Amino acid sequence: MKPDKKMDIEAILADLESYRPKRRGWLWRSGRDTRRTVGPFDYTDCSDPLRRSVPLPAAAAYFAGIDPQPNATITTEIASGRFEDDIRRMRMAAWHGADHIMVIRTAGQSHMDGLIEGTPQGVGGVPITRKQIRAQRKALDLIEDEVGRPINYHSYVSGVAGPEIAVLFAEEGVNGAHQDPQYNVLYRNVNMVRSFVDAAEAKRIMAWAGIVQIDGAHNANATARQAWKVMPELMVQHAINCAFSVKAGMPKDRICLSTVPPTAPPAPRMRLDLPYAVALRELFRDFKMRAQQNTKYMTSSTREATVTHTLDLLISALTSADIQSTITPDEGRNVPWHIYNMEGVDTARQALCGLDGIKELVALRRHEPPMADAVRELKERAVLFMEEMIEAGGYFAAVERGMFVDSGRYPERQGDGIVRQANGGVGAGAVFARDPDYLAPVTAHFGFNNTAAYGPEAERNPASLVDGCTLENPDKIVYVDELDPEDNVTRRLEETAELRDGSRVKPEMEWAGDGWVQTILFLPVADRLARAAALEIGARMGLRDVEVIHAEPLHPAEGTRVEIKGRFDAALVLSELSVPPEPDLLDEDEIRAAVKRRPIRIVAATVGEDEHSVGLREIIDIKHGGVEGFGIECHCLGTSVPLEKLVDAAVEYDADAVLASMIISHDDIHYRNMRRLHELAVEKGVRQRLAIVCGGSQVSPEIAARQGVDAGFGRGTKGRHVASFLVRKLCG
Ligand code: Z98
Repeated sequence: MKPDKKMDIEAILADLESYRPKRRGWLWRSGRDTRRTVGPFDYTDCSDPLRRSVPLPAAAAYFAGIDPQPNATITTEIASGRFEDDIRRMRMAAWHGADHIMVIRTAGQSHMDGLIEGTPQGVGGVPITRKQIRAQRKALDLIEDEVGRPINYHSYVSGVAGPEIAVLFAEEGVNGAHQDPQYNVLYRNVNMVRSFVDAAEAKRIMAWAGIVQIDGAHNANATARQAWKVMPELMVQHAINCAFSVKAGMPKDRICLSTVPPTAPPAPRMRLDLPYAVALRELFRDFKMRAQQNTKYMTSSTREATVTHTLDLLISALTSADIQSTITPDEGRNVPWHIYNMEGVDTARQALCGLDGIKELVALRRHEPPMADAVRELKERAVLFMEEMIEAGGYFAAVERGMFVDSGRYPERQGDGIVRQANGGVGAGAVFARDPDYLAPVTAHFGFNNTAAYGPEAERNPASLVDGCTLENPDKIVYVDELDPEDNVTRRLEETAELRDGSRVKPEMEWAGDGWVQTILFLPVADRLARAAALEIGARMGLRDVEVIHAEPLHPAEGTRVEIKGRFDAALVLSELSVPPEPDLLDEDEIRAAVKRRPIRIVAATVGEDEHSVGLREIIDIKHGGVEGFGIECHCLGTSVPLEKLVDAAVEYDADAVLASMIISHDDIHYRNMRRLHELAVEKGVRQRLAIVCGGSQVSPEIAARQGVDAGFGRGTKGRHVASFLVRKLCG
């Protein structure tokens, strides 16, 4: 792929039948925890840099474009409903530093009792199909080469088709998956026995394929009415899944605890969440931590979500996170847009870079109150919970009693826990003991398998009986492309072809050509009126399907902030756009070095009757990035300076250039002043040695040049533009 070329979606979809993933298994970032120098700084908690990336916004202007990469793998969830559009988002996310891409399945897919084929459009996620996975893995194989870092691809192994999905993932090079039988039991009402039997099989397959597992404890946190009260239970849930996974054959370093801080501001969260994070990491020392923001507290304010996320990142940095997942800050208003994935990833990257080395600077007061007491208490409550569960007869009996997701702080109880019956739920009675001659000639199979009867080779490798199963021999995979002649990717791509051939552009937030735009308004009325007004304004702006996505009072009477979304329907023809040429700017250090070699002196003023000095100040003052900051000597004569006086001052100071600022433009006075300035310099015999630079908000560079001056600068000009020009002209 070429960085300046769009990904060719059609090429990715071509010949998928014969595509094989490059690799199996999860990969952590390389070069973690190495002391390294990046640009002008030393880092201790960073991993290898990317080959290609979009650095943080301030990097280009102030930090020589550096893009240090934290130790933690960074996750982003991308599942807008159209997998073909998500591929482009994955590429952008990888350039922003994401190396763990999660694909959320269509809500409730846990309930599907088989795999689905073809690539129908999803709602609130994407249906996970082989074609979709293969296309996305193929794209990620290209993207990881482009950015120079492995990208882990991730989805969910849950529901009654869990083991089949695990096989699918192992076959297609999926690298990470959520798997936790408790999720099935508690949230999807899948039968308990069935869930644990399926989980054993699925975990064995995941272990074979090197897939990293994330558990489901965070769901209790998002479900319980007062999430900070379920902390002891969360530890028990982690323990159950960890122990079960190890018994099913998973190595500990592939088992990740899904931990989310239980509170958020305005709660005094560090008091509660930091001891919890410490206790958890101590209890589960050998396992990996996947940290994620708690979705429970997300409202439609992206600002609020971002602050909570940043505080989460502080907890991660003070304790540890092997995987730092990011929920898009738009989770609370359900707009799963490209831009918010980048914001989530950038928040993680920015905060973790900023927190680099924090553990060398501050230490947790682990063994002093209140931390020591809080950690001890949490562990004790968790152990007591576990003991009560065992006394009750084990996990199944405890769930029957409603011990889980009760919003009381254990051992207190609210009686609002989730109750499931061991003989109830989806798939109840669907587990059968294996017959004595049971034989499954497949790889990575859990439990009894009567292969010994077929000799030692079959016992060691049951799949040898059939010349390898699909895990060793992908040619045996039956690839089904599309089943639905209408609801499929080919049809969808036909509709947006003109947006991919480089001839037209339309705004987009999640799908090619969706036309969504977002507008932020302040309306000086209260909430309900403000919402109604915002909808009307959106409609009058020509937007379709206008909806309020966020409203926040700034004062009960003085006004409301409202964010709306709406569709802009036109596609613009790119060749009809007038694109001004890009200013050719010199590097800031280059300018400084040139001025040092060949000093530059200027005189400046606003001329004629012009009293507007702000623009000129911006161009000159060091504080605003003005030319002074590059070492240029400036003599500012003030405002309303007669043109002749300006030229005389230039002679007096032996200046190299004059800077004339002209805001007033009625009757083209600014252009007439430029011409006069040029003529005066000619008359006084100094035009040859004096550069004349004129600027103002109404100045057009082309028209200015026609007046005889050397350069004209219009709206948006910064000191660096003027300094670049002066250096080129005078130091060349
Ligand atoms: C996350 N944003 O964890 P169905 N299994 C587990 C889960 O946590 C989930 C599923 C399955 C969250 C994502 N988690 C939410 C343990 C979902 C999903 O098909 O939706 O039931 O499975 O990153």
